[in-house]
Amino acid sequence: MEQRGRLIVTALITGGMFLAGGLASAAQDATPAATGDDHPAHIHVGACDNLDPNPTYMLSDVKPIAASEAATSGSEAAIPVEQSVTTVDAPLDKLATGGYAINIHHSAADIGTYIACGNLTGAVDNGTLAVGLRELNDSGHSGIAILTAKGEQTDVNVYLAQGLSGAAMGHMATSTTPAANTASSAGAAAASPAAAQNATRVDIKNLAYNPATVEIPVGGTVTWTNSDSVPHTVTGMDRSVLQSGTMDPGATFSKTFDKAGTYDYFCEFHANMKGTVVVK
Ligand SMILES: [Cu+2]
Repeated sequence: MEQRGRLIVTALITGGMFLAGGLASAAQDATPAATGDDHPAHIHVGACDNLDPNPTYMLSDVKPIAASEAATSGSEAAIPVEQSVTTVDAPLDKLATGGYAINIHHSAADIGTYIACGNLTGAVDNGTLAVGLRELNDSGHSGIAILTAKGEQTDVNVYLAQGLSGAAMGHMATSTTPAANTASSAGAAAASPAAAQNATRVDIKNLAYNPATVEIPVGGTVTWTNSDSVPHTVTGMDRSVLQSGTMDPGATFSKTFDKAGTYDYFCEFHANMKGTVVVK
C-alpha cells in the first residue's frame, strides 16, 4: 500500500509536469499553505462542462495527507497532496462508460464553488481507470483520480495538489505565456496555464465521438482518445485544418484551435461518425 501510494504520487507529479510543462517553476515558488478546508467530492451524472448538480455517489472529503508523508516524499520543496479514498457502490464498468464525472467542491460552506473536475472516460486498463482532474474557477487545484474495480464496487482514490499548473501563483497569472502562441502539440498547449483550463476531451467509443459537440474558447485545445477496439480518425471537412491520421486503439490526438468558428469533422473509416468543435 505504501509502495502503491508512492507510485501514485509519482504519477501525480508526472501528470503535473505534463499539465505545467515545468514542475521546476512551480516547485521553486512557495507552495501555498493549505487552507484547512476539506473539499467535498462527488461523482455526478454528466460531464464537467454539463454536470447534473445533484450528486449520484458521495466520496469522502479531500483532505491533506499526513504531513510526515508529504514531507518525506520528495525534495524539501515537495508539493503537499490532498487525498480522498472511498469505496463506491457501483462497478467500474458502469462508472467508466462516459456518463459520469468526479467533481470537487471548495468546502461544505461553499459547496457551489467547484475547484476541480474530471470526466470518467477512457480505457480501463487492467481494472484501473486513471483520469486527470482539471482546475476550475482559478482554484489552483488539479489532480488525478484513480478508480480500481472491486467486483460490484469501485475503489476511488482522488489526489489533489495546488500549484501544479502554476496558475495559483500571482505572477504566473499576470505574465504572458509565449508558449500559447506556438502551441500546436498537446504538450506545448498544456504548458500554458490558460490552455490547460481550456482543455476539452472527446472520447471515441462505440463508433461515436463523445460528446459529439464540444465548445471551447479561442485558443482552447481538444484531445480525442480512441477508446474503441478499431482505428478511427478525426478529420475536418477541411483536412488542412484538422486531420489526426489513423488513430489506433488507445491513441490520443490533440488540436489547438486559434480561430473562432464551427469545425465539423468525421472519421475517414466510418463516414457516419460525425462531430463538431465550436470555437468562440
Ligand atoms: Cu471511425
